[in-house]
Amino acid sequence: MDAPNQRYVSRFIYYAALGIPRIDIERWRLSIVGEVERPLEFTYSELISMINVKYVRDFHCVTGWSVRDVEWEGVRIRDIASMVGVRNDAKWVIFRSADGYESVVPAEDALSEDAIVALRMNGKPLDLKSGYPARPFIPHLYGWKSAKWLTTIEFTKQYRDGYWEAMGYHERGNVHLEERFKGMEGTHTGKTRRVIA
Ligand SMILES: Nc1nc2c(c(=O)[nH]1)N[C@H]1C(S)=C(S)[C@@H](COP(=O)(O)O)O[C@H]1N2
Ligand SMILES: [Mo]
Repeated sequence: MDAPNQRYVSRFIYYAALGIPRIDIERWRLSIVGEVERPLEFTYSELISMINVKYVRDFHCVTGWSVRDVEWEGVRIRDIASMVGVRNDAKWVIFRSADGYESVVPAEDALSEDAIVALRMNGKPLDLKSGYPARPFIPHLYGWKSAKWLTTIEFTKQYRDGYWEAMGYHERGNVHLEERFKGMEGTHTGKTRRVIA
């Protein structure tokens, strides 16, 4: 199913709002913190050995471009969550990156079947401009939630804005409901409507 009001383009348009960080893969870790019983850190090779998902899904940027049929490989966030023992009161997940970028998603979306820490794209490790070594990917959410150069996954009780959310972008960002901006609730009409309080 095509996403509403998106235009398919042939390749990714690369964004790095805070610049492309330097990554020393020997020192890089993915840390899982917050409302968890056992905070854990993973090395790159540990994560590579944990890859348990490979699928083809489209990618959608909220500015209106989409890329069809991208092959993704990664580790289900759900499986990482069960290793650390996420507490029931964790309602939000904050993704933080080496460049200082952050995004926020509801825990429910981060723990959904297709939500992964992506490590490989189209048969190769992510390249640096695509977020090497890791980025979360949740196919039904807009691309800004996919924080490139991911270093930390934080489970929290309390919502807090990430980089784009602070500028008015939506708390969840569901592509099919066209949740582009805060207060814009999915209407399924094809024309989204900003709800005025
Ligand atoms: N660290 C970081 N992650 C980021 C961004 C960014 O600027 N910095 N841009 C986001 C946005 S808005 C989109 S659409 C996708 C774009 O992914 P790409 O650069 O691989 O095309 O990355 C997301 N993740
Ligand atoms: Mo985007």
